[in-house]
Amino acid sequence: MTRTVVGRGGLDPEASWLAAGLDHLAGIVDPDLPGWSRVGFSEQDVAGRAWVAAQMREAGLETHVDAVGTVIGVLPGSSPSAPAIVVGSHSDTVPGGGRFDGVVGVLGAIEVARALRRSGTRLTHELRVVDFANEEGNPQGVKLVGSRAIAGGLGPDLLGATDDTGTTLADLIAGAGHDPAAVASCRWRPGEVAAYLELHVEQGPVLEQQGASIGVVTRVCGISTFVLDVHGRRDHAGTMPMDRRSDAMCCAADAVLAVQRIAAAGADTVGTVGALTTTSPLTNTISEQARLTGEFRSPRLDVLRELQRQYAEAVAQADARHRTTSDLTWGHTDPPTVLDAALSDVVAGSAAAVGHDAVRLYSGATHDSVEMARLGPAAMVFVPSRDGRSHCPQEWTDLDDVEHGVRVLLQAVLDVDALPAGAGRPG
Ligand code: HGY
Ligand code: MN
Ligand code: MN
Repeated sequence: MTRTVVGRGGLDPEASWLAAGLDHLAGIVDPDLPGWSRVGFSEQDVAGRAWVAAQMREAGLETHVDAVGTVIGVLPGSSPSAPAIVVGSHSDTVPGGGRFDGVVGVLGAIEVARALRRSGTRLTHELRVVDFANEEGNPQGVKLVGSRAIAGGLGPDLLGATDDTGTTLADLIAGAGHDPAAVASCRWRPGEVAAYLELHVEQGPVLEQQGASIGVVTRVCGISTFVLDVHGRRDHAGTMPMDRRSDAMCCAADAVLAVQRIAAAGADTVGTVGALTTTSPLTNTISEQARLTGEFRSPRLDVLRELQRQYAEAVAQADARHRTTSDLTWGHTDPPTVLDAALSDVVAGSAAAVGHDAVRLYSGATHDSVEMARLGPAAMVFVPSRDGRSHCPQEWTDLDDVEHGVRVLLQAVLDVDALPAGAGRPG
């Protein structure tokens, strides 16, 4: 059987449609936030997904929205019994985010379906095109909401997670018009997925530094989140001598810098503090209470565990220094995910077939591929991010690079579809 190669016989991604889609979604954002914000379950997110669903239907996909808001379009294959090839990403953003994170993968997945239909190419496998709900997370601290639901991991503990106002994640999902009580209906069965392929902007500097246009991801980092509550003693700021204070804010400040110190000491480790808040923001009263939220990331689980151990030790030392007491609460740890090596080799071959030498690299950002890898072999294609920047208004990827990524994604779908059953077929 001769290999179908993108670029021949009218099988080409339509860069103009990709450009128009990027522009259209860039117009569905929260005007009160900087950058391009379509925060999960906000009215902008709901509007953006409605537009995505309309594009999927216009591309001829049988499209539905699942109980937590994930948009799923299906292009039936010639073999009804064959498992699905799944392509997708997410269209929600962080507050103050950019125009490309997630969006490139959603538009690229739709364009794969459009190109197949335009050229009259029928796959053996069903093609499933997905815009996962709320990949970026929420004030309740839960990331990858839609893909976690599909993989069966969005349980009552996560749906019951609350933000500072006591609003649960289930409330947030229901507030966007979805039905979190029916989360079990979102679950896909193992065996349903032949392969999961995600196109995404790198969000880091590696491809640009190496002058590469395509990356194939080896693994996705693990993440441990935490909340630190520091308890001090309220006293008069003018009369209490410095060596007798229990100043929660000073202990928290040490705890913030300990995240940076511990993470910076490791290889491929990062750590970040999100919020630092106190209940007494007065300068004439010593802080009795401070709270900080943060996270550590590493591509290795043993290293992540060591970062947690070191941090607990640093907090205890800060407490001794400041005569405070602290409660360090670790959130869920998403372990590092090694992506499927056989499928990644197929994807690297697909990239070569359309003229790109793929660079192998790990992802410091997490992705829906982490959850989809629980259902079958998963692989990711990266395209360069200018200056390695993301999660900011300056996030940028050239349209040519987007088009190269979609070309590789399309070729990878064709190549996976053509794999003989059993012959090293991923999954
Ligand atoms: O947190 C992340 O890495 C992703 O952008 N949600
Ligand atoms: Mn993303
Ligand atoms: Mn992101």
